[in-house]
Amino acid sequence: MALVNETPQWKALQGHWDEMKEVRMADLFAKDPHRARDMSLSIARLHLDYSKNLITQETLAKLVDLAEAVDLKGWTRRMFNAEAINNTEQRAVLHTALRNRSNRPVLVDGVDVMPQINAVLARMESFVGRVRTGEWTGHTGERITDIVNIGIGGSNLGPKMVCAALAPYQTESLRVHFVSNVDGTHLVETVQSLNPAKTLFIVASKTFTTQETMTNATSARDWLLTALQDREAVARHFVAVSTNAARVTAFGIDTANMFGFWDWVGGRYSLWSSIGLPIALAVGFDRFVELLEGAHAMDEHFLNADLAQNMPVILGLIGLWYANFAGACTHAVLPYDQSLRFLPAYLQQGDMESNGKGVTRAGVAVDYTTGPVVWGEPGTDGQHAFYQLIHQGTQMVPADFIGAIHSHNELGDHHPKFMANFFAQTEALMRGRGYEEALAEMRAEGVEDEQASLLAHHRSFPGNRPTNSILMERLTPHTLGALIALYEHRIFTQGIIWGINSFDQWGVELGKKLANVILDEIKMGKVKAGHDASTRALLERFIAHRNG
Ligand code: G6Q
Repeated sequence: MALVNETPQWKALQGHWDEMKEVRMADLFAKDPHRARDMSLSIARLHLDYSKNLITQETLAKLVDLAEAVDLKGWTRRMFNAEAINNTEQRAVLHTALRNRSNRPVLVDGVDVMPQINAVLARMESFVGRVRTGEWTGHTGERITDIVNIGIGGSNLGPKMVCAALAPYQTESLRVHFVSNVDGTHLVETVQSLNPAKTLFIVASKTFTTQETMTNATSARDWLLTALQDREAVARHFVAVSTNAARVTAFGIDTANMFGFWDWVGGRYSLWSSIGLPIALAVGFDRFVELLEGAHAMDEHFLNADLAQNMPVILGLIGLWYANFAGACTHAVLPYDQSLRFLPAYLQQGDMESNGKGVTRAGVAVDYTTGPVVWGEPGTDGQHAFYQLIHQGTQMVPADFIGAIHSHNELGDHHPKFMANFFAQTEALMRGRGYEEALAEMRAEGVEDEQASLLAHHRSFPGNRPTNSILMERLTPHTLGALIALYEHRIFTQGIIWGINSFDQWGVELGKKLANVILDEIKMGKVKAGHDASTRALLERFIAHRNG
């Protein structure tokens, strides 16, 4: 099959970019008084304004033509209908089934998976209820006050991000902590203030073989047993979330205390499964269901709305427009919400692990850009750090601004100030400030002519820098669920157009293997042949200094 950049629709977009690259967004606004209205969309309690982009209705039509040419709608249906679209692992991709609140049957190999999903949810509900009411106690009969989730990557970032985002909904009687890094510091610093008799560990690992997680889980078990001095204690202080019952049992966790999920749930798409257990413990099962409902509302929209009116599709197409035609290499996620501080890191994994691929589903090398580098920080911290480059640097950095109308912590005029920055930044990025304007401003301030003419170069801004604005009434479990699903489907849209498999992660698998070889050498204190000179010298230095 031809690569997407050989299609007439792609070529039409290349020609169109040549026309658009000199266009000023400010002129587009001046020409069309309805631009903001026509380029806004409210879905699943999220409002998107995408009018501050270097696009016209013609651009969007051409992008939609491209999406139609690759049969985006057909692929979407195939995902929801459980076809094995993850072709390199021969798996369906069904995070949408995990939050299928309609309960419509979803058939995998002829078997409806909804009863299994509902059964695990029911077990989660019961367990969460028991822990939160204090019915589930530790080995010595004490109430659980601290939950420590041990997992990494997809078994960490989602629950960690959501727990921080929904902190206003958390019960005060239960604190949730996350340990992911195999650096012992992470575990040591997390447990040092905890009481083992009141701590419950969730070992979250799809495979239950991941080096970091198993190492942390083993050390956590040692910490517990050192304090409680009874192997029986493990059963009251450790539960597992995994697809691998044999390994869970081998670790010493009773499968009665294991919450399962399935191979058709990708790690980075798994917070909707039992991987979300820490979320449900923190905010309660009903709130967890509201999160699923928000995502389901976005799923229904994505599945059913026309491409031209489809929020995830529009965001995906606009991102692709910049990556493939305007040469943008990165995409910034800028939440104006302190609770969403882990969202950029979460989306970084979601996007970069999904679409950081260089071959098509058929294994053909692509010669166009795929996933951009995704990064960001919450406003206004970012403004005082890297926004300089977004405003005046030489590269285009498309950015998403995300904020809420009401804060959970309305303190004086903090929130109006916070959001004033959101709106001012997107406006300034779009409008810029010309040389003459900067010059006039300084003259008005009384700066003398020579100095003003020099400084005006430094104080002018090119503008025309694209942003999307996503506004919600309030950050709730429902709006958060919709927001995450919005980005998941944005990733899907782009992956389908690029013709890649967004649902495998062979790069991660490689990393899991490589370190084990070197670990053996470190443990033996002897470097084997076969390393390059640099790696050998570094290893020898490390071994010599540790042993010396
Ligand atoms: C996500 C990736 C990866 C995975 C971790 C943890 O999509 O597959 O980030 O989640 O490597 O894997 P386990 O859950 O198997 O420990």
